[in-house]
Amino acid sequence: MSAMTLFYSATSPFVRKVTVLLHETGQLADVALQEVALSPTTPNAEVNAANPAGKIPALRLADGSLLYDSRVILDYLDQRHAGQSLVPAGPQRWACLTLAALADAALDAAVLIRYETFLRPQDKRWNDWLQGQQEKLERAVARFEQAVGSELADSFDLAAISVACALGYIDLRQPEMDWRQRYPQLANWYAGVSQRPSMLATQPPG
Ligand code: 99T
Repeated sequence: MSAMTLFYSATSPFVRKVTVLLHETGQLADVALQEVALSPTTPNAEVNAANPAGKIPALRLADGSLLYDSRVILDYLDQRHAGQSLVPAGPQRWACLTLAALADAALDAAVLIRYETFLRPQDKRWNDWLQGQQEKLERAVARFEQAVGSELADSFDLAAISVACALGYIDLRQPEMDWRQRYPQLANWYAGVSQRPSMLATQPPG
């Protein structure tokens, strides 16, 4: 029996970061996935009980204690395996964590855009707000392009996992953004990391 349970959805990029890490660090068998469907307007009672913010991922440990959000869960799981940490030591640590934080911020903007366009009735949408979120997303992707060859190089570390999951979510929810044409180095980097078994196994449903 698995010692831990992850509240899970196949379309959540925040959850995907966790499942990619589980693949990369050989911990997949230690975590059972509990699939849930939720949104801010259709909350899930079990998730609310696990995480007062009502968001996934949340991870229940063997002793019943709960961890959230994705950054805390990733840190916990990264400290739990025997291999090399997914966050480099030394001065590179801060660059890695900062790029991972930007990928999370890009995802926050992308998920807010998704909720605003998918859940909110058309006549109640606020275009200036939507545009502001879209611009955050654009600036973040432009920064990812600059990171290719520096923060995004050979190692598939926490920053790389976070950026890859953010790009995967843009492809899922905003294919019209067509970022590959504008950011060719990033497109090339992403094409490479997308072939990793961890990324192939966690692809969101198309
Ligand atoms: O906001 C809600 O009520 C439900 N939303 C979520 O649980 C989303 C799922 S992505 N999760 C987060 O926003 C987690 C963010 C947190 N800071 C973390 O864990 O890092 C679902 C997107 C989709 O299916 O399109």
